[in-house]
Amino acid sequence: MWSTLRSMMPPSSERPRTAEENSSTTCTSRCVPGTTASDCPTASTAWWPSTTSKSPWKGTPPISPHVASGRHYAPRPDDLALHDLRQVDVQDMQRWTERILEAIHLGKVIDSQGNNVPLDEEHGADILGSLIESNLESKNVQFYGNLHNWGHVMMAYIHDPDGRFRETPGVMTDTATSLRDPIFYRFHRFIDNVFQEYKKTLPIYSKDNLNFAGIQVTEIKVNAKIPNVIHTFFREDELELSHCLEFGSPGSVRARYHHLDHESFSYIISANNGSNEDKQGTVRLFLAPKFDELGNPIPLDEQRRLYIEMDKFHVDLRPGKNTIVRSSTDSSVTISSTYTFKELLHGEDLQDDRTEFCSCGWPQHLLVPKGNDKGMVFDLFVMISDGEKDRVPSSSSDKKLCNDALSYCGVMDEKYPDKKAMGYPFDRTIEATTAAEFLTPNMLVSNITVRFQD
Ligand SMILES: [Cu+2]
Repeated sequence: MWSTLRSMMPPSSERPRTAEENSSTTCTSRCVPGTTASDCPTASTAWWPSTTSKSPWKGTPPISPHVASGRHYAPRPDDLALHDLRQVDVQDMQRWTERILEAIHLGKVIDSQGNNVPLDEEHGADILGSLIESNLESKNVQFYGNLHNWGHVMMAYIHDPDGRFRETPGVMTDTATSLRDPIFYRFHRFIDNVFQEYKKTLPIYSKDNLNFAGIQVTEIKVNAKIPNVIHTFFREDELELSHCLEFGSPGSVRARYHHLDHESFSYIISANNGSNEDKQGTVRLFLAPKFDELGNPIPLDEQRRLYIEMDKFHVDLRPGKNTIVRSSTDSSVTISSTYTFKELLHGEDLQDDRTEFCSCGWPQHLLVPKGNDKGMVFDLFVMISDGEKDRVPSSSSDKKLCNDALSYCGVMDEKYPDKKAMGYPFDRTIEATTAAEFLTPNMLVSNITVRFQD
């Protein structure tokens, strides 16, 4: 998707056009140090300018040089609203959003030949993903447009929409930098809301969809210096710039910076296999704030949208008691290493099965949200689902998975290696109002604390 994004910019000079004001609200999660999901209100699917109410956006300061030009990424001044670009209007964005929402509510999209394609339970999310991303699989680019990528571009050029000043774009232009602009989280909440609109059309998960007969999770603990308390802190680090820039010299070039980090820890999960045979399970770990900013417990159906995935892995469960120990450094949502130009040039330590599908995921140091200095209480959720039912048959068995960042990357040219939807079991509406009502024996929730120490 990101190569598409890059190829769509920059717009050159053309007449200025009108823009409408934007009303918006906000973000979530692991995102920016200091931001927690509970800090953030929600944005609706009506996020594109649809009213005349003025709700100005806060801007961002300039940061680091833009890779393509060597000039600084442009800042985004306060109070700017979206304007039409040369190639796409704000109204196009509204129209595409309306068409996508209409397709969701009708349960079908119209392909480029005019045929109906149902948004069924198995393929609906993929079809919508292709429409919104507007990749090669999109059923109808002409009609449903290119919502996600143009959203990035429109925000990146909010300060010079018609290109008359030949300004460099803002950080929203680039995968490596978009997260530096708080508007990224508002925008992606909007995109997520569109998918949630689709998920609302699906039946809620029944107990049968959730349970793993015979398997009971009896305990989950976090093993850190203080049990069930994870400490976070800012750390001074050095970034090896030859990961992304070629300086033409053999030595390394480093930049010093601060980033959030956390002590390493492990999860200890106790599970009972009540059957008399070995079973394969998929362990799913999630984390969400327990209380809102006023200290009230967050209702489960709201909290489910704040759960972030911490890890996902397979286990073999022997009959009787099992103790599963998993290190935070093995997480499937983080990436452990990237290559420098030099390593790539000399093919050092490269394996044939390492592709771009091995290179997505959070940096390990951003696995844990910052929490706060008093100690922020989180719900740590664990589920062991039936590994047999989760397995997707591989068409070419010699293809290795990159466990490194499996949760996001998937496997190249293969089906996503987990039959369950991304975010399962929190991707669909939860009607249960209490954890006790929602949980099946193969799940458990436990309180942990994340304490930030400066
Ligand atoms: Cu995006």
